[in-house]
Parts: sequence; structure tokens; C-alpha cells
Amino acid sequence: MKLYMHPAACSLSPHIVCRELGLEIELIEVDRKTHRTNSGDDYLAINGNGYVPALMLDDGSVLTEGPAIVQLLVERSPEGSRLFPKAGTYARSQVQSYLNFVTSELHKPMAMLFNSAYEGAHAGIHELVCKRLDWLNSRFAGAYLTGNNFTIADAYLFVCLNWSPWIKFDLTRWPALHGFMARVGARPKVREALQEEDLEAFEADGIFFAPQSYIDSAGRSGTPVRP
Ligand SMILES: N[C@@H](CCC(=O)N[C@@H](CS)C(=O)NCC(=O)O)C(=O)O
Repeated sequence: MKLYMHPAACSLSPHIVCRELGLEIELIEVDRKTHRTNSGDDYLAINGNGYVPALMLDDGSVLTEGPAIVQLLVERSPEGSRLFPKAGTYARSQVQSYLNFVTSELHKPMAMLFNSAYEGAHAGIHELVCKRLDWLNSRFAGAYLTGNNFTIADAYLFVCLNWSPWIKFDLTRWPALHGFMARVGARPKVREALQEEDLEAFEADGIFFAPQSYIDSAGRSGTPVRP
């Protein structure tokens, strides 16, 4: 299988899921501006929307949209139920509920905060995301979103919260989320994925990860530029 990705982007979520499940995956980096892969192929022919992630299966079929991709990945692994409870259970619906929450209430508005086209709306979007983080922080009763088992929704949440320093969210305001980042970032398979994407920890608490070139360009204690 091939995973089309940008380092530190939302494609890191399916990458982490593959590592956690021991699934073989080939990472194909896509240039954000030219939409060319690192081997020169036209990514728009793979995903007409131009964004990552896209998963190409061994038979050539392509699946887009991160939440759908991670659900397919667990179906491909005999160990999948470790990260995504069995069909028909409330526990599974709860994970799906969080996947939807992360994609619509966090990922999209957070992505808009990176985009200067929405600059006039940034203050309002920032406030809205703060409200969602307040709610999320209040929900944590265990180590992860749904308790003490790491799931595909946790991988996705980790990736979105990892953007916090770039878009001016100080996660120390949400202690449960701050603790969550430290916990997920310490998982051996998550560390492998971070290393594979050449992402390094930065700032004193070391719980956020970015490409080394970006950390250097911002200075180790400054706010890094967009990954
Ligand atoms: N709805 C898509 C959104 C994916 C998305 O926003 N990808 C970003 C990276 S996090 C991207 O590739 N942006 C570059 C672009 O839109 O050209 C999903 O959930 O998979």
C-alpha cells in the first residue's frame, strides 16, 4: 500500500495507524505547491482535490479522506480491533463519533487558521476551537479519548493538536490535552512514525514535532513556521 503524505500533515494519522498495526506502507511525499509526488507523478490524477492523505491499495484502487482511510487500515490488520472496537458495539460508535468531531470541529477550522485567505475570520475561528478544546478537555477520564485504549481517533487528535504552536494555541490551558500529547508522543510506534517523517521535538516541553528545517528557521524557542 502507498500513503500520499506531507510531513506533519493530517496524513501522519494513517501513518501512525499503520505503524501501530505493523502494516507495511510506502510513504509518497507530495509537493504542496506543484501537486507532484517525489517521483514526479501528478498527484491530482490520484486525488483531484489535491490534498493528502490518499491511500493506494496494492490493486491500484485509491481511498481518500483520513477518517475513512484509518477505518480501512484496521480492517486490513488481524490486530485491527486493538485500535478500533468491533462492529456493532457502542465502543466502536464512540470512536467514530470522535473521528467525526476531530475532522469537522478541529481539523477543518484549525486548517483555516493556517490560511491567510480567512484572516478576517481568524479571531472568531480561534475562539470557536478554544470552546471545542474546553469541551474535549472536560471529557477526558482516562489516558485516551475513550478510556485507556489508544484508538484511531487518538492518532488523529494527536496530529491536529500537534499544530497548536503554529496557530497560537497554548495547550497548557487544557491540562488533559497537554498530558495526552505527551502520552501519545511517547508511544514507540508513534515515535517511529515521527522519525520516518523526519519530525523533531521542539520547545522546552518537547511534545510538539516539526521538520528540523522549520525548527531551525524559527529558532529553537520561537514559533516555527508552517510545516
Ligand atoms: N477532508 C480531508 C482534508 C485533508 C486535508 O485538509 N489535507 C491537508 C493537510 S492536513 C492538505 O493536504 N492541504 C493541502 C491542500 O489542500 O492542497 C481529509 O480529512 O482527509
